[in-house]
Amino acid sequence: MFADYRVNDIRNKMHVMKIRPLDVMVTGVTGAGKSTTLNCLFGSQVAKVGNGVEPETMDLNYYELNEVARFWDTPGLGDGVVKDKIHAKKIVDLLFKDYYKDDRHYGWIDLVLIIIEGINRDMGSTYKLLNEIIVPNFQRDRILVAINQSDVAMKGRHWNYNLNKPDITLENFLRDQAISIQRRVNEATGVKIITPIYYSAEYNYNVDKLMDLIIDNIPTQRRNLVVR
Ligand SMILES: Nc1nc2c(ncn2[C@@H]2O[C@H](COP(=O)(O)OP(=O)(O)OP(=O)(O)O)[C@@H](O)[C@H]2O)c(=O)[nH]1
Ligand SMILES: [Mg+2]
Repeated sequence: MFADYRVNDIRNKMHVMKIRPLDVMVTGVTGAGKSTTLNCLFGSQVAKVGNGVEPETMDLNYYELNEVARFWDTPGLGDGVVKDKIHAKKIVDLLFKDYYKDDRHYGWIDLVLIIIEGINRDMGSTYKLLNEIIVPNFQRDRILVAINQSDVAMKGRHWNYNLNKPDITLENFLRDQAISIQRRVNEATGVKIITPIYYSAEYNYNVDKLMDLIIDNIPTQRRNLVVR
């Protein structure tokens, strides 16, 4: 349950931005664990989780963590050409959702969190999501990346199921993988991301680090938006 986690830090940062709440869009390929991550943050089943075979989330839903932070779950891409188009449109529409204040338009979404699954060697769908949907429609410096499913990163080996954390071998693997993903994302998309954090939504491992990544990168200004 993360409703109380560093809530004063979020509040203070939103005070600087002069809006509230913070709106974070959670995105990533189907099965990455977006909905599971939200459930972990909320400490309850707010979002429907898939069985890992069929894509689960079909619509945009937002969930209020507390009075200063709100998360938007999105359908994952990788579900066939036709559905991907429909889902991509929903995501782009959300990126252009705006509010009007003092004669200007501002974007509703403040940060985009891209969730990658740590077991997937094929990053193609994630690059596509970044290159074709996020980057053309959203400020690059507001994009964050996190790697989920740390527990199964080495096919379940080196995960300590008693302590719900990786052993030293897996931890080294995860650290190297994060740096490698950072480099590969930079090469494939031109986006210079902060070194991704790795976590497991299933076992609530490093989810505090995920919150830190978000809170530490809350922008200081509202997002200017050129209306389409
Ligand atoms: N082992 C493990 N499994 C996970 C983890 N996070 C999610 N899963 C599993 O991965 C599958 C997909 O999770 P979802 O949360 O539905 O994924 P999603 O990104 O919301 O998928 P869509 O809604 O289809 O876009 C489910 O079976 C989850 O239980 C994790 O950290 N570790
Ligand atoms: Mg989902």
